[in-house]
Amino acid sequence: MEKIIRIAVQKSGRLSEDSLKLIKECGIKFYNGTGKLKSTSTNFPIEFLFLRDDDIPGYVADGVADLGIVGENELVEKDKKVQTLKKLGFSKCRLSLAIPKGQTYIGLDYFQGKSIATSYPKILQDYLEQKGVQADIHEISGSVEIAPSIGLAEGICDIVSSGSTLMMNGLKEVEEIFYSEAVLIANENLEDWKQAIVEKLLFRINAVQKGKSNKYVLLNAPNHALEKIISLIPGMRSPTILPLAQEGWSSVHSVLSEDQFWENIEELRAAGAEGILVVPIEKMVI
Ligand code: PRT
Ligand code: ZN
Repeated sequence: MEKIIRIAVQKSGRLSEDSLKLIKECGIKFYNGTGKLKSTSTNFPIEFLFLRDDDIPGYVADGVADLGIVGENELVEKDKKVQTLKKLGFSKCRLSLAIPKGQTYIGLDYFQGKSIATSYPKILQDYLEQKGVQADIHEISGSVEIAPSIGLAEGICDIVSSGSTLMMNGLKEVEEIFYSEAVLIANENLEDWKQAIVEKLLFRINAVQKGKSNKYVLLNAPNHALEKIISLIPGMRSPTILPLAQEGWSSVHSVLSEDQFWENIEELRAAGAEGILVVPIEKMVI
């Protein structure tokens, strides 16, 4: 049998698009027709299982899939034994407590003895226990935000991103209890040959992520300012310096993090840099 690993990704939902985009950016090709539940890459030893996100931690823990991409909220809630290999930086959100807008919030004691509706009973229970609050948790699987208005619960604990769903339902966010983003998870007992393929995939993911957080910078500078400019944009090893056709000027090429660029831009200009171009990097291997 051909040696391939399996990765579970969300079939359709908030994680799907970015999960597949990351895989494509890693140069991994596959066919993803609508309604397909399985697909095999044509140029990397990996097979995809398209599943509901709720099922992903369990499939990975059981070894049905070797890898999975899932939100940390779902991972912690399901409490399955898997290893987290990498935070992926997308599908960021928080799990928050919210109450009807008109209520006065006095701090966590507000929830003492009250009922809270949520799809995340474990995360909520752990949080309340840690804070010494006794509340009555109502587990529901969806439309949590309408629970207070229909008299099912006095507060809710749900995922918040922009906050507009809470607002539309006459609720206000009062505590942020958990922060989440998409993560790459793996089965805890991968055989060596599987581990080797996972390492290859991680190498590619790292190159893509590094590329995203760094920029390629090109600028022109008078030669007398080069020393100062090089100190501001040191680059990976050192910047590339090329002479311009105009006597006394050079073109400087370097790689730096976007934050670093914004911090140094004024100093670069003050030192005499001009014609500054900032170009995205697709992949970066260092
Ligand atoms: O069908 P399946 O079970 O696979 O998907 P699902 O419906 O359970 O999950 P899905 O696709 O909605 O979300 C998948 C994951 O995306 C979640 O587990 C989170 O890790 C992450 N994520 C990021 C979000 C949000 N942002 C988000 N805004 N998950 C849900 N929401 C919902 C939230 O439940 C609420 O209804 O969006 C609403 C709040 O958004 P705002 O912007 O109005 O605050
Ligand atoms: Zn789900």
